[in-house]
Amino acid sequence: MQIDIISVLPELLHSPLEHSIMKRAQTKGLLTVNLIDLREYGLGKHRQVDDYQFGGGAGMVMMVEPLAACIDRLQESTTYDEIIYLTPDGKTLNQGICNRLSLNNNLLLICGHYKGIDERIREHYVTMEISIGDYVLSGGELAAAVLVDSLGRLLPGVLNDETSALFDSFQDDLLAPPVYTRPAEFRGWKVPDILLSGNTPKIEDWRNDQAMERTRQRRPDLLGDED
Ligand code: 6GU
Repeated sequence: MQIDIISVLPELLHSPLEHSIMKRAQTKGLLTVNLIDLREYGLGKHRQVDDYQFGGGAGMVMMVEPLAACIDRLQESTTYDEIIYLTPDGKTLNQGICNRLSLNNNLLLICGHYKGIDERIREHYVTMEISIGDYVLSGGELAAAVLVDSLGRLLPGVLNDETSALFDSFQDDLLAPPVYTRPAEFRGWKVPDILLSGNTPKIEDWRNDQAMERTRQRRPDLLGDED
């Protein structure tokens, strides 16, 4: 999968992409992330990328020309499956969207700043708008990092234990069961006997029960109940 990301602050994306699973995905050649600095398409000698909004009001808006020039250039060499604008008024990201998006070959992400991007880019280029939750970030970069991470770990071959993504919280609209590791007892706090029993089918039943109970208590909305 190739993910291209347009940003005015591409440095913000360096660190999250350089570690652990994201690093492995890229080293293995399963994920390629290209950071594009929108400033390179800015207007004039100051490489301007934002301007005051028509109609008045506080806050700058990212201009249509630099974004259009940047996207046009990228589309000369890449056909995108989706052009995604990260914005708090987009559709809230969930595991189902991540699963579907992870099947694509080429994605273009646009990170907004200030008051957002000129609406004409959304009308004429953007095919999908995603938010990562009901709160406001100062820019789309951290949201883009969240999206890249959530997709990268789903690509076949990225995780060590191929089955482990199958048991994530949300993968069946259930939260994950509790997990334990050594020691079996710490300060008198014991690991549930069942997990030490070696009885694999019973352990599987216990985990399913725990996942269900945890979901009922913490996220009944996932079960389609009201509370
Ligand atoms: Cl995608 N962008 C910004 N700026 N804030 C957000 C968001 C995105 N998702 C939640 N809050």
